[in-house]
Amino acid sequence: MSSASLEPRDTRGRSASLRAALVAAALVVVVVVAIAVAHAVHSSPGAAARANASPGAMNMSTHSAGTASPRGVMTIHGASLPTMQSSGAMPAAMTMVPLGQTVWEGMKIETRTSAPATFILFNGTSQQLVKPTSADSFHLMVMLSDAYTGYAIPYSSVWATITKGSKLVYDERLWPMVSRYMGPHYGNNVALPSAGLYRVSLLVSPPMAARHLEYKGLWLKPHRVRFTFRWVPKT
Ligand SMILES: [Cu+2]
Repeated sequence: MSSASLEPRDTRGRSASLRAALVAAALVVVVVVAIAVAHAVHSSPGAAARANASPGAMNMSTHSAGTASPRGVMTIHGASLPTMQSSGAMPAAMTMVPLGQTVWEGMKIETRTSAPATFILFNGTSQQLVKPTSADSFHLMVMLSDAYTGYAIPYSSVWATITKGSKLVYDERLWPMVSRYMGPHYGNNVALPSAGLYRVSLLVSPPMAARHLEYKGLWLKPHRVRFTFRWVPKT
């Protein structure tokens, strides 16, 4: 009797400790899985791009200043271009107007516009303040980044040529620029003579930098990108 009464108790005891062990094991598994998932999310391809989408990051989403026609031609409205933030205040969410984007061997090439910007040229010795003139239409920015991780790709150079019909309206090497709010980019203020349809041709040079092996064999020759956009000046 005592053994009969002991045995179930013993079994209960064993099953209780077995349950406790299973619960502990399950907890360990849950924790390990949670860590693995967190790690996977953190190191997933889009993570860097998502991390860049902080409140201060400029979004590519459609802005009222820019609208795409069914054929994909962006219309840039000068009256509603966003002004580049330049103060040291907390960066505010700001939407740059996209002009066009493409991918070249895994390098994302994005072209955006803002209101004409004030910036400083630095040649290693002296600084020169560049203020927009009344003729300037917008600040043209070209961002180069890894299409997979979102990391900016520096040490390239971008030459921009803008034409209206057969008329050449801009033909210059863009300045390599740094901005807290836009990150590294190539840019300049651009003056367009009138409303209408424009063609922009960008010549993106291979990044002149040592490359880690994941970039082996990429971007070895200059690459030309063409976009068409419609410009609607302020009035
Ligand atoms: Cu700029």
